[in-house]
Amino acid sequence: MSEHPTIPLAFERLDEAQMQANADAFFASMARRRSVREFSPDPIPLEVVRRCIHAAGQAPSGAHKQPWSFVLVRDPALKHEIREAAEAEERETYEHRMSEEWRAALAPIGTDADKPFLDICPALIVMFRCDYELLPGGERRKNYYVQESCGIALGMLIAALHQAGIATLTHTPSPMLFLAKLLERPANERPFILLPIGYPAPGCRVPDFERKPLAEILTER
Ligand code: IYR
Repeated sequence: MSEHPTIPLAFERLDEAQMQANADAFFASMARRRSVREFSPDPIPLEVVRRCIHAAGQAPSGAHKQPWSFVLVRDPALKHEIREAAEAEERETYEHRMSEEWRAALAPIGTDADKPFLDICPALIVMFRCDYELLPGGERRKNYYVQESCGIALGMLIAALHQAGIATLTHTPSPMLFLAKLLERPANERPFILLPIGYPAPGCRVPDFERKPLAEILTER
């Protein structure tokens, strides 16, 4: 038995044509989503961004612990500090930490340790994972399935921003702990993802990738 008070579920059965139309429209939108590395410096409507972050916060999470927090960074000086620290880690990664196999996998994308988009894009969203909560007495209360919960919320965030007309890059300068320091986060928060956001630069080009056809990713039995 649930110990939470309950409310009736707000759920509407759609007719099948509507279901298909909604699924098709969502697919078409997601199929157009691309990771963007060339951003315009133009400002973006922040209220839209806040609403998208709020949408991400509606994700399911282990034991309803909602083990995430988000920092929206617009301050150019702070963004620049993040760029410098990210590039320092990335230089180390590209030069020493990557295996030959990893390097080869990245070669078609053409990424390197230079991250000018961190200065250029109008904002960054830094998402943190909370492996535990700090109770007022200093005690730790553990969270569960934090990786899964944060992955789901991040997917919802990327989809929400894309639907709202804002491009993203899922960026993981590794290790990312410098973000917790620069953004003065509490001890229970670890960086999960760094998301540069904005409008694509005019003339922005992306790799000519194909995505796996459904038959390749779905088994029905
Ligand atoms: N974090 C590095 C390297 C990198 C790794 C993967 I896997 C990518 O898909 C893309 C980049 C960087 O951002 O350059």
